[in-house]
Amino acid sequence: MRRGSPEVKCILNYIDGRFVRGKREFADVNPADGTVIAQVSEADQSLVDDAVRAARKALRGDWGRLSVRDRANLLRQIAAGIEARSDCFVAAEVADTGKPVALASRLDVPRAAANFRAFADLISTAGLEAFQTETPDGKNALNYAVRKPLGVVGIITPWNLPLLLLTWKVAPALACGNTVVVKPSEETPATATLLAEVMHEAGIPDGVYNVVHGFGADSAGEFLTQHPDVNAVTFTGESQTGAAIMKTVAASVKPVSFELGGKNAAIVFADCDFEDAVNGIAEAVFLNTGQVCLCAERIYVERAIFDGFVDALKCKAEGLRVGSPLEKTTDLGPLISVQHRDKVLSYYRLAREEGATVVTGGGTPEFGSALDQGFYVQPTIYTGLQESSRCVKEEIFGPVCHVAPFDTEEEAVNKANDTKYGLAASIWTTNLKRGHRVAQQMNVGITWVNCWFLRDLRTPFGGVGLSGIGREGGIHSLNFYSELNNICIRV
Ligand code: NAD
Ligand code: 6OD
Repeated sequence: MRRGSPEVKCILNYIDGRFVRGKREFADVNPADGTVIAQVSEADQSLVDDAVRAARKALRGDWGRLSVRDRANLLRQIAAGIEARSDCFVAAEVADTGKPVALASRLDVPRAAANFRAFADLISTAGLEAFQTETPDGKNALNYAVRKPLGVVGIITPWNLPLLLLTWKVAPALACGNTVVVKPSEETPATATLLAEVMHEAGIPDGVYNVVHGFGADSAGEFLTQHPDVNAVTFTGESQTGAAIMKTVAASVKPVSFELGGKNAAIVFADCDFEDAVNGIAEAVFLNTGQVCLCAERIYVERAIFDGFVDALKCKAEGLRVGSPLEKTTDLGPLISVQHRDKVLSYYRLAREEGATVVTGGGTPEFGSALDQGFYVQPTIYTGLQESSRCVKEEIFGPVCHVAPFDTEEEAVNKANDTKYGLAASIWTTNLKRGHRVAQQMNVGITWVNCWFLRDLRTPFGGVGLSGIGREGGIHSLNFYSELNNICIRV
């Protein structure tokens, strides 16, 4: 790891409307060249306590008295604030993650603004059920539910889509009237902190949005999840981390929402629109250097088109421009960290040991520049692995897939479902009946037909098995981030 500019800035915690320094610091590293771009102030137990206390106090203040309409308007102000500072958010996200500037500009930052607008609209229009109930004496009662905030919500997020995934949880939490303490990934602290400035400018009262920085176990993440005054925890990250958090929160029986890992399958039928399918699968495998929980790592292709499909996907992979995230034409940036690159490269080695044929990639690129200090790997395609091999079973989270042939629809469905995960799947066919039939057999939370990562924020989002607990998105988010109080009135 190399040191960057001598004036390395410090990214601070944000508690009760103020930027606060902790006792210890850790380095924020640019994955594109290994330079230290900032020091990050770590929140210890007492700062996490302060943040939770501030969040609780804010519930009793102006924030707790706002009308839904005023809350929705504030959310729209936040969206506008993100857009007004779009260049800063893009620059911060690119420096922290190494993702291409084109991707951050097209996906991460616009989605952050869209998240706030979507939940502003939704909270303004969402209704709740009401029932007229016959009483035993032949009279009537009216049942209706009202929505109340949960209280203080702890939000813990990963490094792959830092701002997108943070705002995906902060927006509905605030829409429902909660206050939040967020703990962004230690790898990507910048945009959550920048968002604090936007919150302040938008007029969000102090203590409603708090940021604590640090790691997971025995650090800010664990201090937050085990805090007795946090009412609910929403987490996106690895399945193993979800399991650890579940143990921690069990003692205080907090509601949890978990969006976890995946080992997603794509099924390509011989009747697909070939070019569309190749382009779609290339995107599903390589977007964000394969670091999207929804990425496809297992591709099943009907035997009649298998060879041609593998050749075409190889051609796409080899045409991807791997390089500096700052170049507008770059398709693939580095992986997030040297540790994550070691993990992905260990799977590249394992694939060979497990008998894979390397169609393309399998190593690291060489640039002959400062980028050689970055955490790059080659886009990689394997064939020939057993379905039981670890590379087919375990989430790698890099720009890599295994392509296998199938002969029947039933075989493809069985193979796609043969996993402990269950986040997303995609089906590629021009036969709409088959598209519906196969999609409905997928044991996952989200199935795309002839597309991938096409999002409508009103739809349920989440996974089954090791991929998570619960659903967020649209009304599902509102239901997670609120307590419903049913009121029964005898009339
Ligand atoms: P991670 O689980 O290592 O870390 C996520 C966050 O949890 C970080 O902020 C980390 O500091 C914190 N954390 C770690 N241990 C903790 C603990 N014991 N207590 C409290 N907090 C703790 O995940 P990552 O490596 O940052 O992200 C990649 C993973 O996230 C992949 O598995 C990916 O599939 C998954 N992911 C899932 C979704 C989804 O929507 N399902 C979205 C994005 C990423
Ligand atoms: O699009 C979303 O709402 C979402 N939660 C995407 C998750 C991507 C995983 O990396």
